[in-house]
Amino acid sequence: MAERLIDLRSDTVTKPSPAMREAMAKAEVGDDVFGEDPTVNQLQERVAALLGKEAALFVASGTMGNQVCLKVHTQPGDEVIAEQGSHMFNYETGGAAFLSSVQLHTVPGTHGAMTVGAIERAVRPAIYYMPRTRLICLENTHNRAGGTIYPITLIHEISTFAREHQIALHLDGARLWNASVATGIAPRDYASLFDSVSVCLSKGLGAPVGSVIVGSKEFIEEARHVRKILGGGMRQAGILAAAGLYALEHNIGRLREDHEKAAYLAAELSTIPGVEIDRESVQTNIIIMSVEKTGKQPAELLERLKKKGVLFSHGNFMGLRAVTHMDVSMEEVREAARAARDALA
Ligand code: TLP
Repeated sequence: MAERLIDLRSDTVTKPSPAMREAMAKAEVGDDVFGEDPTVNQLQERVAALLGKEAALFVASGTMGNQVCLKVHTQPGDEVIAEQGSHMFNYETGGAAFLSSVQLHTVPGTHGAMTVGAIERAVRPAIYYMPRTRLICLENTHNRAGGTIYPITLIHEISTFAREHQIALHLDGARLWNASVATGIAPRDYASLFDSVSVCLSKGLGAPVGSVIVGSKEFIEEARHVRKILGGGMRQAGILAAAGLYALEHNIGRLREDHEKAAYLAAELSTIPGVEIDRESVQTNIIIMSVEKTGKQPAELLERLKKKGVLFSHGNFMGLRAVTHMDVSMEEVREAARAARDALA
């Protein structure tokens, strides 16, 4: 067994750096349920400005961000259009049904992106015995499709369509920062096309906890109410918000390095017999690989990788996933590629 595991399971595994911890220790705090935590307020103002929206709300996680937005946008019995491989549909523990009593109408996309035509076909006609299509959710970058970027032209079309049909549009922007760094399109230019956006601080940006949702002032007021219902009203949360502010200040631009590491690793992995990677899908920091042709089960391959000192995670069906991040250096990525060749071949 290798001494130190090179952990590529997710970009969520990063640990706060000494400088980030120092910022957390020094944070001014207050009771955020009374709206009196200055650092939380500062983080919310900062993210609202970055995303060009009226208001923002600090929440515990990306899941909470999406679910709070879903609840505010919908009424029980409504229908929500989401891509088939989306995080909301696959990895949020049925939260849409559990918390909002809505049904998800899934639409398959290409590299995680639904076309406006496909969405249009999923919208219900206004007949009394049909559910009401109230919300469309997009995911950028798209996790399960391999960290793929939603083409901005498509988002423009969907946004125009949604507005014309008075359907709200939400963005799961857990990794919007990665899309922005890769394309050069500012986060606010993406956000302007949506009614609500959820962004994460605890993925590639390296903060230990937290996401932020943005929208109109009225939307965020309602979201604050829903967050409290879910038990998400935190007190001296400024300690966490300080990590988020530090992450926004220092860790966005460097995501480019994670993308370079992923491109290198994908190129190496795709030369291993039996490992198949859609190289077009490797656009940011996530690599999804099919290992079906190795003739081995993903669980067995994960064990073999671990013995060589490398951690990957389950990807989509019969696949594995590797995610690059700030706590794994280029040298370690090279090492991981060598170990994967031994373990997977
Ligand atoms: N994704 C996690 C796992 O849940 C799969 C990961 O390791 O990638 N939206 C997207 C697009 C996400 O990828 C995730 C987390 C979330 C939302 C939820 O964020 P958290 O984990 O903070 O609730």
